[in-house]
Amino acid sequence: MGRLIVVSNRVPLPAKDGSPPAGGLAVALQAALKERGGIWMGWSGKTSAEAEPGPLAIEERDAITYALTDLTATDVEEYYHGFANRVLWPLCHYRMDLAEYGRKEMAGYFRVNRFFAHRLAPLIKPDDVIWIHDYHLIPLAAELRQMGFSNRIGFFLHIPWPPADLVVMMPAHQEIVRGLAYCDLVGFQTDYDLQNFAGYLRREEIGDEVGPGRFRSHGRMFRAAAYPISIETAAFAAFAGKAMASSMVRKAQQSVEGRDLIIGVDRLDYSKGITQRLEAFERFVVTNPGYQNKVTFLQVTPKSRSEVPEYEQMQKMVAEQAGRINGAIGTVDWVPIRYINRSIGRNLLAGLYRLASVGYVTPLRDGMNLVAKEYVAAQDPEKPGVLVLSRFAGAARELKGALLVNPYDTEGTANALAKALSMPLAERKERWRAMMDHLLAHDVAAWCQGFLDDLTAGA
Ligand code: GDG
Repeated sequence: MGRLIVVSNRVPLPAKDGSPPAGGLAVALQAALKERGGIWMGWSGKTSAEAEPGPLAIEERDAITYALTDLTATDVEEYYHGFANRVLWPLCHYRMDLAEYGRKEMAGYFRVNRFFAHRLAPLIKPDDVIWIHDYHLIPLAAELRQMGFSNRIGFFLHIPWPPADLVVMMPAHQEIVRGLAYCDLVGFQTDYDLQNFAGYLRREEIGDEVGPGRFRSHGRMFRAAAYPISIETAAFAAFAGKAMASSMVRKAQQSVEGRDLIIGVDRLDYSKGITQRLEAFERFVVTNPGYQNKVTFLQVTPKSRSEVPEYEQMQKMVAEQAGRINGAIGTVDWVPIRYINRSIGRNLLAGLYRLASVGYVTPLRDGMNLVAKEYVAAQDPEKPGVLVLSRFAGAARELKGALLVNPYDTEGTANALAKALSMPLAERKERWRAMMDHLLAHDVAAWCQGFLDDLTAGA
């Protein structure tokens, strides 16, 4: 295989200690690229006043060459905040009510994808393999083809692909889907997403499945399949074991004073179901008074996309809700919910997962959800905790040892918390072992290898 060029909207440089920032794509791709090396191209996160920016900023870290471009403020507004995060993100998370479609934003989205293609072009050598990531860059492959590049091009969607009924509500859906047909391989998180995609092509009569995983659309043949993304399972397990010795983790352990810890970790996002989760926790305590003063629910929620109004509102709403519940059910010596609204270090995070009796992961819709997988990997094999997982997370297709819940069902979720906290050790071990074995066999390296093998097969 030639060199690997990964392209994603943001290119997060690792922190000084090598740890990636909060966000699933960054965590997974850094793990995948550091193994094999390659180029990672994308937006620096900075805005520039120049419409014609200078050369790409190049940074070499370990085996990865980061190639960064700035964007103008208008580009960021229209392409990133506008179309990507206010049309595609809500739509793909089944929240058409939050989608704000505008022609200007859509034009900006296609314009910035063309700009990415022009910025990337000078880096591309004939046998390079190009791997494009996520919903920001769906039209990029078509732009590259238009410029004459015939390299293998793969695309991976990190978020869900919704059913046809939802996709067609987006005015530009045909132009968007056209972009995917210019790839050699399109990867989705789960078989459901793949089925939805195939169903959309059939329903709109713009393509069909000509053989298993082989599609024809817009006069092109391409493949599509499910590649559930994962984590560095063995390394994360070892990391979590060591984290227990850290003073921060010890302090956290002392501060829960022998209570059972329930942990939730999510970027602040409406797709993560944080308000429903808090409500179900309250219901659990109210309907199971024996657990009063016996549990602590820690919700870690780094801010994200604060420039988008829905996110800003949510930040206030969640903080108020946590305060209200603590006021209603807390006592002088017990704060039931601890809410941290910023990112914590990866070491502390791993230790907290291991300390927690319950991993409480209840998104309303999620492409995969790496937190669920990290929670499982971090457990002590001798006394593992229980994963309470939304059936609407992609991870629910794999983690069958979890207690699956419908996050819209407050009562059901509250009952699952009670069941998790009272589960006998033998059952906890059995459930955990099955999930851990699966994650050891299906880690992020296997995900990456599986996708790239398929992309380069027959090249
Ligand atoms: C998208 C899709 C898909 C979170 N808080 C902190 C922190 N994190 C880390 C977690 C985890 C990552 O961020 C979050 O990943 P998720 O997968 O849970 O969610 P998204 O960010 O929405 O990711 C998702 C993913 O892409 C990959 O394809 O699974 O469905 O939405 O790794 O640990 N890390 C640190 N401090 C925090 O406070 N250090």
